[in-house]
Amino acid sequence: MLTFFSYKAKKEAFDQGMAKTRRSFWTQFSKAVAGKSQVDDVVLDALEELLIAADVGVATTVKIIERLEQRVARDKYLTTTELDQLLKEEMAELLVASNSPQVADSLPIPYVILVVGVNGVGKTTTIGKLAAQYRQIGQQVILGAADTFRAAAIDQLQQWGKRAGAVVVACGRHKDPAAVAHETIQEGLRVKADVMIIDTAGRLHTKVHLMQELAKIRRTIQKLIPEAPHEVLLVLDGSTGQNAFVQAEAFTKATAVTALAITKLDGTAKGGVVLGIADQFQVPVKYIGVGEGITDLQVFDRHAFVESLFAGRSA
Ligand SMILES: Nc1nc2c(ncn2[C@@H]2O[C@H](COP(=O)(O)OP(=O)(O)O)[C@@H](O)[C@H]2O)c(=O)[nH]1
Ligand SMILES: [Mg+2]
Repeated sequence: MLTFFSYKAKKEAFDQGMAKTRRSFWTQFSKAVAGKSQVDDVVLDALEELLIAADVGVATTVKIIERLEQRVARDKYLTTTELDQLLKEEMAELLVASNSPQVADSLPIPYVILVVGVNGVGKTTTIGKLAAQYRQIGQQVILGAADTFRAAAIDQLQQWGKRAGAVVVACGRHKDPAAVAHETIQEGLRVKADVMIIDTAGRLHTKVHLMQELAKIRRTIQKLIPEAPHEVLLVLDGSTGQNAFVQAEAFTKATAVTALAITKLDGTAKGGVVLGIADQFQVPVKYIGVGEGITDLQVFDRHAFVESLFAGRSA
């Protein structure tokens, strides 16, 4: 387990990041259950509405409500306090798939991460933060600027590389992303890098194009390291709610996504998107972004996540 910054500082950053989601969720829920001592249809209806408003998604919301209904039917009398506990358990349960391996020293070396996602979700920022975390535990990191579509993208990755202490391989604009991936892996092998992270453009103008581009990058990487990429990290902007679902759908179809990073949870009331996406796509949420700074990327912990949603509930 990574000790990037102290547990307390980390917990505070995380709780702050989740503040908006928590506030809107519980304020409304408290209104709905005010004066009630028992869970009934009205309470469950209110909860259903709230989960949907928090962008948990319809399918996952229905799943949660159905399970709670079963409990109410079985136990007959369920208090709203017990409901809190049940809801916590249900949410943690849905996030089971998210017990993904941590940033650790037991990774294969070299470890290749391909980072995908649409423009603006926070790919480059996440790569910078991630590079810093790997550097922190003494890994040599190399970054590949394979988003060759936008001029600023290469500069931005270079700046993050400087900040994090990672070498950046850039071949200029309009170059074939697969060629940049190739050079990155080659250079990584030459300098014996531990971790290689490749940034991509992830344009979603057609699904066929996306699929072909990612397949080509993958093939190119595999020519040099057959078992790579070890991780395909899909970055989603948590503040875009349902759009994040649409993107998850397109990318998981286009390529074998192995982990998710959900960013911008600091500025949104839509943190519920984490639950819905983890449940519906069965891809582990590995990281969450809770700010723009270099330390604002956390390894996702489902229990901490659920606790954070519930923190201050009784306050
Ligand atoms: N508040 C906040 N902003 C973020 C986070 N992650 C990225 N950003 C911002 O989102 C914007 C787009 O990020 P960028 O990494 O360039 O996205 P890319 O196009 O996918 O590479 C930048 O202004 C970042 O600072 C996050 O976790 N929280
Ligand atoms: Mg970028």
